[in-house]
Amino acid sequence: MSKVSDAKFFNEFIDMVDLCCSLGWNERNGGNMSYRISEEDIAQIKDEFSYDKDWAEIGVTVENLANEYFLVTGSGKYFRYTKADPENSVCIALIDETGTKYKIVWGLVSGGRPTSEFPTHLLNHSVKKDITDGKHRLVMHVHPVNTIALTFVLPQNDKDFTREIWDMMPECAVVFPRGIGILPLMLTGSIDIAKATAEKFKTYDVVVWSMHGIFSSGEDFKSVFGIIETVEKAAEILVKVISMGGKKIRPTAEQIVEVCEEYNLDINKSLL
Ligand code: 2HA
Ligand code: ZN
Repeated sequence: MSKVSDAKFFNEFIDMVDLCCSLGWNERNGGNMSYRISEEDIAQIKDEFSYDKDWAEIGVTVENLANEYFLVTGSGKYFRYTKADPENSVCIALIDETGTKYKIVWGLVSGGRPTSEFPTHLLNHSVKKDITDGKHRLVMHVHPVNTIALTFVLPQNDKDFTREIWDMMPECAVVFPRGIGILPLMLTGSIDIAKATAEKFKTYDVVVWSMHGIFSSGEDFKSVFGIIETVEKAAEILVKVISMGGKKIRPTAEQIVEVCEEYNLDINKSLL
């Protein structure tokens, strides 16, 4: 048995929240993060859990997440203060056996509830758990400046948006060969945005919410962070290119495919 605060996944989660904040991706209470905890980790820490709290409705049904535990940031909590006060900033929530309710079993000691985007996080975990045979465990939502800025000027479709980003560095297609999904501005925390994002997650590991931010999923902290920082760096290059008058040259589709073939990656050719 060990304490929640000593668990490796917990410390990686808190450090990631802190890093995202220091990069300017999570102003005030902007952004949120959730991690599906493994059975082995739960076995180590569950002596600290309390099951006294009431069940609450999730708002969506996630049958394949029944009885799973999630570490998740709290609604209205600031990323900036999470590392200093994790027990008041994040919680561990258990999903009930029907996949329709959750219960806080650890954390948010002064009250509160999981992020307003919890339905979106859970629906996306549900999709990715199925597709990746349980490999994906982390879902992260951030508000990076350059990516958001581009959503005001780039075409609002997956193909054009992805290609504009892929064009910026050969690494982009290698890091997210399935591409990027883009959604229009939708009501934050709504069931509609949860469903629309989950639909995109059937194809993509990264979805851009127009005029809002990025949602991404992956196996662990470094892979999700790696995708988001690559999208945001490419976005920063593109903002500079547009500011200098726009592209004069661009890679060909063949050049983008060639890099992926070099690394045996299954690039989404429908976006080229
Ligand atoms: O305030 O980022 O999308 C948290 C959010 C909502
Ligand atoms: Zn947001």
